[in-house]
Amino acid sequence: MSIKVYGFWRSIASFRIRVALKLKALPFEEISIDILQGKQFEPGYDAVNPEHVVPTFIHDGHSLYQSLAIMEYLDDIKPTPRLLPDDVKERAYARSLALMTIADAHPLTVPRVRKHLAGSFGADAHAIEAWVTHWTVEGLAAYERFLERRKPAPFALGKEVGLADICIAGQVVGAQYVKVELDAYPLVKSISDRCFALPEFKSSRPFEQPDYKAAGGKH
Ligand SMILES: N[C@@H](CCC(=O)N[C@@H](CS)C(=O)NCC(=O)O)C(=O)O
Repeated sequence: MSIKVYGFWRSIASFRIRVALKLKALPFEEISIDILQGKQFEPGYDAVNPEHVVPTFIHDGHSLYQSLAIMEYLDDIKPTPRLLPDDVKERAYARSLALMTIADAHPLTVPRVRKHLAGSFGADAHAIEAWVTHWTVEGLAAYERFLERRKPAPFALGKEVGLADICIAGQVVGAQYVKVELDAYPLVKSISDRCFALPEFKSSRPFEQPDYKAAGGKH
């Protein structure tokens, strides 16, 4: 089986895929597309992913897009360990938690949004940072409110780490970019601490990635 991922060290969606593949113990090659330098818009990558985003996932020559679809696909091709629970209500809850960052919080902070804020609305670096911080905090706060209703035990859906935890950990990665501390979000922090104690999460962190290191650790 051959798996290639077009990703980028700073990409939270790429982080999700990296963790999922490692939890599944599926070997993969990651090809770096520097989305801060606009490489996602170049013709070579347009041929790979016409949405001009990472990640793109290629399994034996078959391309897939969008981290949620990719993670569900991984569960389909390698059912253990499961990322989504078997129970239908639990599956839907796991997807709900996942989408709070994938669909709601994270998309407001990506490079194309930051660029548009600067280019079309004159936002300076300070305003953009305030924007990203705001939506990052909104995402963390939403997670904390949900986790208060159903306490982590110790992961979001119970004993096993899964899709929801990967997504919560990704939101925490975003919080680190804008230096938001987790003190106000203790349940998010408890899940994040447990996740990042696992080698699959630890080795997937942005600053551990070869393309970050090759760039001389600049960001
Ligand atoms: N919803 C997509 C996220 C895709 C996305 O926005 N990826 C970001 C990196 S995390 C990107 O490539 N951005 C390029 C840009 O904004 O120009 C997923 O979960 O896979």
